[in-house]
Formats: sequence, structure tokens, C-alpha cells
Amino acid sequence: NETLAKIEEEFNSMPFNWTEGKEDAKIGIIVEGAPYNYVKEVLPEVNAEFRVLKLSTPHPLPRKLVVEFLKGLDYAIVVDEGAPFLEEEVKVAAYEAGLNVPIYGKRTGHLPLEGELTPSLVKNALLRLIGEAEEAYEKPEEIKLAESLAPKRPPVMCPGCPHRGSYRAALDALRDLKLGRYKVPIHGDIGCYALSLLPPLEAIWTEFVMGASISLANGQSIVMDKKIIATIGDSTFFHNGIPPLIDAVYKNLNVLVMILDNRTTAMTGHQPHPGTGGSETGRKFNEIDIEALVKALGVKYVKTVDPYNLKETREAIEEAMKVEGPAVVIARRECVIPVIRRGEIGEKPIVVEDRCTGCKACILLTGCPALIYDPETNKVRIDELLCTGCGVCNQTCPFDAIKFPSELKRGA
Ligand SMILES: Cc1ncc(C[n+]2csc(CCOP(=O)(O)OP(=O)(O)O)c2C)c(N)n1
Repeated sequence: NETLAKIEEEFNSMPFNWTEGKEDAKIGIIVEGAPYNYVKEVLPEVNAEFRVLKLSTPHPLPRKLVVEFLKGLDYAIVVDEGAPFLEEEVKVAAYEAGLNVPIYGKRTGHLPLEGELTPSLVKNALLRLIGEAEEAYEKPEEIKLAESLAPKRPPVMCPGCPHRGSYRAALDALRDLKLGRYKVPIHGDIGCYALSLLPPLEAIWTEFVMGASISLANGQSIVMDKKIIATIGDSTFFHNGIPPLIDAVYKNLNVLVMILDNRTTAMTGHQPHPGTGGSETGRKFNEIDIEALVKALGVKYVKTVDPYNLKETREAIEEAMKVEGPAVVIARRECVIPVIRRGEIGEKPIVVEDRCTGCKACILLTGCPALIYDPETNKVRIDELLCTGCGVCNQTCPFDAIKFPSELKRGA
């Protein structure tokens, strides 16, 4: 607390916190971060004099600076992204200083609590503030038109994403075990695999904070008295998955942890992590072996599989589901993006037209964007540019209609 007080004192006079606009303006805007740009953009379009306090250090709030700014104003608005953190801090500071300046923002409904701020939202809030707009923000017609024209498609896993095979195999395993997808909670975590929440996989039930999948599964396995599945990426596992796995071993909790080891931190841009053994600048570090680590913790069932091989992965999950206590399946296959960048994509499958019945099972079971249904021919075709040759769709076709050319040459 003493250190925070010292920092606050420094922040009061820091050049990164400044005021601008007319000295004697009676309406104040307190803003930090990206929304400052929105304020700058829309101010020329709002017919009133404003005084702006641009804060770069919202915590600890430089209260002296804020209170000095508020003194003499008729009223002020706080423009902050996310939760109204700054707005609340400013209100506390004003109250404690005995100021009676009305302060508007998200808590007063001038700005929305949800979603991202935009210049239009900020402009609308300022117009409402000066009495030139009555209504809450209405999207301009051109934005509504653009939204109506844009195709509605959910974000999808890349073609060749190894997570697709992991979740397909998990859902198939539950079906084989007659457990049904709504009987066994599958917890997700933060990473590309969170996309499995969406159709057609709709696999994970939760996505919370890095490492939460295992903790949630641990707790739920006690409450529901059955095996619960947690799915977690390799980077997330190193970040915060090891402590709850220790807990699961310590208390012999009935969880299946699937570690989705795509050899990278894909979602945030392929950063290395302790399992990859290198640094961003190419320095060599010590690679930590996930399987050895998990075994060393005392997990009795540990199996590493290739998620491009649906049968192998499904069978491991089925075995693991039958284990009393914690079990770990490591689905290990490199993220396809670095593979593409290295030019290591191999053979791509094709649809054997006279075998394809147009049932769309491949599309519905994988959701791979490289698979395209043609209503005119009632056949599926594979977009060669998108396909990475992972072979997962080949394994889902009930009519054996998706084959690699080399398989066909061998007479398959
Ligand atoms: C505490 C925290 N730090 C950083 C992030 C940003 N972040 C989002 S996903 C992610 C990791 C994804 O890597 P991984 O678990 O290996 O999954 P992948 O995307 O490779 O499938 C990170 C670091 C975050 N969400 N939370």
C-alpha cells in the first residue's frame, strides 16, 4: 500500500497523463487507452466545448490530478473500455474529495456495458450528454447494410487443425461407450481448441481462464461422482494445468485430461513454450516432455496418440474413460500452420464421385472448411487450396468415398 501511494504520487505529475481542450470548458471527458482516439475523432463533430483528461495510468488512479480536473466542471463523462473500472475509481475520488460533479459513463447508460466501444458510440454518448441526442445509440444504416450483406459464418478451426480430430474422437468415444454427448461434461480451455464449442462439433461445455478446464473437471467429478473430461492445450497446460493435475492425482479424482499438444501456442501467434524447447529468437532451451512429466506426477493411465488417427485416439479415450481415477491422453500433432509455412504439406485426398452419396457426413462430422457440398451434383468436393491432407475426413466417410490418390492407385 505504501508503494502504491508513492506510485500514485508520481502518476499525478507524469507527462503521459495530460489535459487538453479549452481551459474554461465546463464539460469534462476522462479517457484512457484506445477510446482516446475515438474521442479525438468525434470531438470536431460535437458542437460543444470539452476539456479532456487523457490518463495513461488508470491504476493507481492519480486522484489529485483527477480531482483538480473535475473542479469547476459542470459535469463529466468517463470513457473506458471493458468494465467501468475507471468510472468507478473517478467517482470514488470525487466523493472522497467532496465534489458534487455529476459523472456519467457506462454506469449511467451513456455507454454500453457490453461489447467494444466505437467512435459512433462515443459520439452518441457525447451528444446525449449535451442534450442533442435523446436516444441510446442506433447503428447507422450503412453499418446495418454491411452487416446484412456479410455472410454469417462462425469462426472455424483451420483445415488440418489437429484439434478437430481430438474432439471428433472424443465425441465418437462417448457415443461408443453409450454415454452420449450431454451426459459427460467436456471442459474446454483457452486456445484454438475453444472453437470446438461451435457447430458442428459443439464439444466443449465451458471455456474459462487458462488452466480452468482441469480444475472445473476436478470439482465436478466429486459433485457428479463420475468421470469428467478436461481438454487443454500444451501451452495452457504448462501455464496453469499442472497444479490442478497434481490435485487430481493427489485426491485420485475421476478425470480424463486430454492434453492437445500441437507443439506451439497457436492461438496467440505460435509462441514457443516449455514443451517446444526453443525461444522466439531461436535459442535452444530444454524441452520438457509432457508424457514423462505426467507419468512422474503419478497418473496411472497415460497415452500419447496422433489426433489425425481417429481410431487410435478414440480407442485411447475409451480406455481412459474406464480408468478409475485420473487418466491422461496426449493428442500430439503439430499445428498445421507452421507445417504449411515449411512447405511440408503432402498428398491431398479426393472425392471418388461414384462412391459419394451426398450424405454430407464428412462435413457434419468434421466441420472442415475445405469440404464443399455441391447441391447441383449432390456430391461433396474438396477445395484443393484449403485442404492440407490431414486425412480426418477420409476416416469419417461412411461410403469410403474420400481417398488419397496413392490409395486408389493401390486399388483401395
Ligand atoms: C492468463 C492468460 N495469459 C495469456 C492469455 C492469451 N492466450 C490466449 S490462448 C493462449 C494459449 C493458447 O495455446 P495452447 O493452449 O497451446 O492452445 P492452441 O491455441 O495452441 O491450440 C494464450 C496465451 C490468456 N488468455 N490468459
